[in-house]
Amino acid sequence: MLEGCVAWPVELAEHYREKGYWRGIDLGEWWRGCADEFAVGTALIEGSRQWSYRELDAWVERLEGGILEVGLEPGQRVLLQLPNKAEFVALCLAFFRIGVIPVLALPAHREKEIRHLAEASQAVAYVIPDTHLGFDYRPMARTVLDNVETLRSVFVVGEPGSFAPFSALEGEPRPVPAPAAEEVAVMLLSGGTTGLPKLIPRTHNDYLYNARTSAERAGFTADTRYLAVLPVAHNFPLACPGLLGTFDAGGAVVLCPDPSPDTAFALIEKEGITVAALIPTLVRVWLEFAPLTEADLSSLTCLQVGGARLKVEVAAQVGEILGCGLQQVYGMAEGLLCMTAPGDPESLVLNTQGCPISPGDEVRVVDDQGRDLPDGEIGELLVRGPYTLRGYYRAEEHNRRSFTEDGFYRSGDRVRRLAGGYLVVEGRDKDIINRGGEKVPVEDVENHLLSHPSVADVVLIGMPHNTLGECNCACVIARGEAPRLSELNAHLSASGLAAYKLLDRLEIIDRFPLTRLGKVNRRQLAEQFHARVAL
Ligand code: J2J
Repeated sequence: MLEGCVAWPVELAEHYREKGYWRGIDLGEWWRGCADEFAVGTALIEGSRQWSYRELDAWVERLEGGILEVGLEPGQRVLLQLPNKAEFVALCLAFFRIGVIPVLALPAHREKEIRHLAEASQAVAYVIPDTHLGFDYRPMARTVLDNVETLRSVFVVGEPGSFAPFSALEGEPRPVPAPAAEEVAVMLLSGGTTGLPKLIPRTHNDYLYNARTSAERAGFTADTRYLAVLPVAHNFPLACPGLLGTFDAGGAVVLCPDPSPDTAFALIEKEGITVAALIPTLVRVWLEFAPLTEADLSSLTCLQVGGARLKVEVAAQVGEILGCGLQQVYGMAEGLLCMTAPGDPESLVLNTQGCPISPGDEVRVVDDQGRDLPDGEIGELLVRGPYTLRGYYRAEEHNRRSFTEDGFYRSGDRVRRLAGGYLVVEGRDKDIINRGGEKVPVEDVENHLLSHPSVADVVLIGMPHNTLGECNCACVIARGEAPRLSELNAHLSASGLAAYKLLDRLEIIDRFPLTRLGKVNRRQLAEQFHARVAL
């Protein structure tokens, strides 16, 4: 396995192969199999562009040739920051086949995050759109290129400016040696418990198993028409079951350029969408607009919802208002994926986040001392299994804290397990704010706020919010005159932080409550302010 990654122990790997979880084929070979099997079936639709499996495969082959021509090599990392465009899909498949490793940045990431990701992954190339949602990625790419030593080139989908156009990545198809199935196929980003996101290496073996098994749980078939609403660089729409799961079943993927109900509802009608995946914040927006739309949504049979806790009242409205089934999905880019199944009793579908998709998933719920708790009690979820990482990329010290000695990943999620293995997510221990599904690393934002001259000290807390679930609230001890919210947000933007990390609220206070050990008592501080919320 790539240096800097932690492989599964030999015996466990053998067990996963014996059980048939790992099939020993790489994602490139798998895709070729899909292309052969589903040949003339529709694979991908983006706007007015459309590809059959065979046509998409031909594009992938041209990309393989071009990628090798520009000198990219197996094992090298390429930072990929594209919105829901067909180029993202074709390029990922081509990278999988060669063994070049895409590092999947989100379109919302800005200079700070991108520089960190490029440095941490030692990326040699960076792929961007020209502009997206009013943001021009090219000046940012210039700064990143000038500052990150390993980066050699930037490729642009759209107007390239001073960089290479995307077409430079297309060339003559040529034979490509396949990567090993045990190798890293893709790097995903962690929500980030400390500071900036960590890189999650996912192997061909494990990611294919993840996509296939979740597609089975969701009942995907060749008739599935999947609407990719969330940014496809995210694990959920990419492989849970998402794009890869749809391809595995021979269905069609429709890329939604933005998640607004206007755009999505029109596509549901036009393309006869059967499944879409959303975060709870978007579910609320869809539910609000569905009664007002003229679009025919009757093709939709299932709405998958995950990323943050879905309130039971909202869950109940999905069937009533959208007239489709609900599937709760509790997942993490690190691996473990839990889902309810289409035939599950309503009480489980409405009230739980499903059960693990694989019999190979070993889930433990433990107390503060690491002792296993009986079903029904709330504790931290630890997990080990055939598609859950064993270590972040080049993060030895962090790995010592994030994993038990016997390789269980400490999720930081507080869960309750019901008899039968279904899980209810009750909260979390880790220092992140789940802002409508986007994970905000508290420490990262605090550090940037501390560099503002009017901030003497700061604690960022998650405040309950009607539509987002939680939002960002900075509790600031001022130095001199108290800073204003707009001023702090301008400061964060100028530091190059993604917009979802900006503040929704500001509270100026005199001092923080402390724990008995003299540390800031974040929980007490949060409780103090939750009482006042009226957002
Ligand atoms: C409560 N909290 C949830 C849920 C994730 C599918 C769906 C989501 C993600 C994802 C994903 C939750 N209820 N249903 O990768 O494949 C919180 C937990 C978890 C963290 C992971 C997928 N679903 N969460 O959100 O890596 O706290 O993945 O540990 O971005 O989101 O975040 P992320």
